[in-house]
Amino acid sequence: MGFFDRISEGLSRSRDKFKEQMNVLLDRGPNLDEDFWDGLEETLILADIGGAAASEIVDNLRDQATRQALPDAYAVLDLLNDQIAETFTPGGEDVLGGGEAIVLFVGINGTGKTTTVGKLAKEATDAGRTVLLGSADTFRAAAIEQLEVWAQRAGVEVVTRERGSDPASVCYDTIERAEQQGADLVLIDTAGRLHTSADLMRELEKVVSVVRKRANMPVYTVLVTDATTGQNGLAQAREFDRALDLDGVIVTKLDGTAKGGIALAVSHDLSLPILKIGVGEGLDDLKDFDAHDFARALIGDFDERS
Ligand SMILES: Nc1nc2c(ncn2[C@@H]2O[C@H](COP(=O)(O)OP(=O)(O)O)[C@@H](O)[C@H]2O)c(=O)[nH]1
Ligand SMILES: [Mg+2]
Repeated sequence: MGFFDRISEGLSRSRDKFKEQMNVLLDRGPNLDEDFWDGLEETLILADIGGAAASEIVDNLRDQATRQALPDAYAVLDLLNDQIAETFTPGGEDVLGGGEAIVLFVGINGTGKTTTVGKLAKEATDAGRTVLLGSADTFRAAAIEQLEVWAQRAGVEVVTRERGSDPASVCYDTIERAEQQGADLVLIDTAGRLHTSADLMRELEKVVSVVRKRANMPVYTVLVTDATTGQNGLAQAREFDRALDLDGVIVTKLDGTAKGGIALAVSHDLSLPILKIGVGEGLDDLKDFDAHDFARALIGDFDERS
């Protein structure tokens, strides 16, 4: 299956929901009246892309409709894909794009951090990079074992310490090992659950600051967020960004959710680039993010003017 088809299949539930709402809107007729613009904004909000992004998209489309004297709703919808694509925050190529990097993966429990680190390790190794993993989720023994399994699959080394160790010391060991073996990509898995959310943020702040001090390579923090959590995911993303000053986001579980629009809300509202998207549990279910492909998969085409 082609690249776009895989993303498109993953986002099919999000797209079906959007098309259903869009049909209700178009049933009222193709006139570009106030009702249409309000209805379009509401449809976009119902697609989980967030109020701020929805309002920006509608404002831009209204401007274009006036300037280009667009005849009807279909002419506006022809521009919707591009407009959605442009509303994503661009950038983030430095993080996983091939240069030396130490990347810390953060996010709450169950969003897919460990899985994502495993998939990335395989992808980067296949691309000829020297990858080292670090297991800074020392809160649960199972988390360490899970990363070891992924490391084996990818054929890379992983630095661990026993359960309950200080996650910052694991990072320290990992960087030391990376220097010894000349690794050019270091991926560090972190805990998503601690006693409280404040404890978690404090621990992560400490880990990031230790890594930044010790590292001789650029250090990046990446949030792994789960699309199925919808608007909750956006609130969490904001909390992580405030504490850790994130460099980018990976959105997982875009397969089988109708809430795929949340990727746009997070990227737009927090001014963060989407680095990769997860569309399944398998080793090659992590895909490069392309804003135009994503927009097309999310809302589909409106050329069937039925
Ligand atoms: N369907 C689907 N499941 C995923 C995806 N990414 C991760 N998962 C699953 O989500 C669960 C939690 O993943 P895990 O990596 O342990 O999350 P962590 O707690 O953040 O480290 C596992 O069962 C993964 O297989 C994805 O893109 N799609
Ligand atoms: Mg984990």
